[in-house]
Amino acid sequence: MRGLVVLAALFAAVCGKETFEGHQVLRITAADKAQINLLKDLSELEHLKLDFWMEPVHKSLSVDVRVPFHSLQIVKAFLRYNLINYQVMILDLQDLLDTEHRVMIRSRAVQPRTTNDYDYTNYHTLNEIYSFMDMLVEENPTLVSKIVIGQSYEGRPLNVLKFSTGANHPGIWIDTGIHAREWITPASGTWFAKKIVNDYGRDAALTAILDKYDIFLELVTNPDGYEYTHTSNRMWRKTRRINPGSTCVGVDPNRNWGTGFAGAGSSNNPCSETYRGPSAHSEPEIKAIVDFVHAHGNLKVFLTIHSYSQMLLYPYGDTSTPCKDEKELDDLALKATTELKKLYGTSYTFGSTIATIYQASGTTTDWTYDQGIKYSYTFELRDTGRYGFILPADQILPTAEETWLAVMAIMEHTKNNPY
Ligand code: 0X9
Ligand code: ZN
Repeated sequence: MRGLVVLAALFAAVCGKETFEGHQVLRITAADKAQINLLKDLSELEHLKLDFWMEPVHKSLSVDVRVPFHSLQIVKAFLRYNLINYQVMILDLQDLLDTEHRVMIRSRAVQPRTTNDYDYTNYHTLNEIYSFMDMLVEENPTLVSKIVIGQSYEGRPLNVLKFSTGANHPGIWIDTGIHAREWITPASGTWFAKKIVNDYGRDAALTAILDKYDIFLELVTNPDGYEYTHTSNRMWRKTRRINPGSTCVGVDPNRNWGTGFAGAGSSNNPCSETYRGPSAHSEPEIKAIVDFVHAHGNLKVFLTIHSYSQMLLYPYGDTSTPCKDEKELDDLALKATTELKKLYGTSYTFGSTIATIYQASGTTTDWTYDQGIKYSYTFELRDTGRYGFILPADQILPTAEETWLAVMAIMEHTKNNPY
């Protein structure tokens, strides 16, 4: 095995793509606070190169961790020694990635000429998604336009689709793909875009919404990171900013926002997956949205879509003081997740971020809510950890369809309760 791993690493170095042979994802279940603290200590041992897929403070006391092959023995020994329970969720990550890649390549043989030919049941590269946007605009010039709200750190356009039927409408914002490896989110967002175009003028509920509101959809909110997950490292999460004085790259775009910036639940270490960056809104990808929100001035809904763990979260993430609309946001979260469940039985939990998932400061929705956008929610899409970030492509369609029901519920509630 060791020989194979070394060979794989060599091969990867030549091709420039990181591989994950022998990496396992362990679900570690801490029994108490003391065990959580042991996991925190473990997460700080940088040489182990552990990738915590959630923070070791999770409410359910269980965390999923990607463990590289070279650290497996020591980590398992540590867990056993401390009587901490774990189970293997993914036996060999590279096997899953190979399957994912094979399925993707198969689809790419056919280049779509229209958005009807686009393969919504598969994952796509950045270029493919950007071409999709252009096709959708070209096919529906009176309903859809593309606006460029800025440039990423590496100079890529930050494209937003605007669905609009008239001037001066209040706005609804939806972003996907802010964390690079959460591929199910831009895949779902792409399906949403086509769904909006199909339903306008046909579905009464969506038509009524679009007659009053503009919908803004940023499909790939972190394009540098997304591209990097395709070319170099499928497990990349952050942006691709170079951090002066560090060999570690990237900022967590969901810790870079101005509300509660630098609070607990974010890191000042550039090597951390939750590195907050040098200052609030330091990241061009975030600053572009901040400027857009200010310039627009009349957004009523802000949905930021992540994966995974099947949760619908409202503010706050950085404090346990309830936000002033907690009751309404909680009722609406119940309604939205009930609708979502009707389609395929998928169960969501919901609540404030801090009470439901973990303390996180400088996150998107804490900031948007404090800007006066009452209906600010974070989605965490499928699944609950069987595949985690590597959700098989055959789950894209059902995930998009069920999520759309929740999005519709939130938009309808907004339309019926104008503020
Ligand atoms: O840690 C995060 O940024 C989110 N989880 S993820 O696995 N997708 O990275 C959850 C943060 C909660 N989000 C907000 N309150 N915005
Ligand atoms: Zn995320």
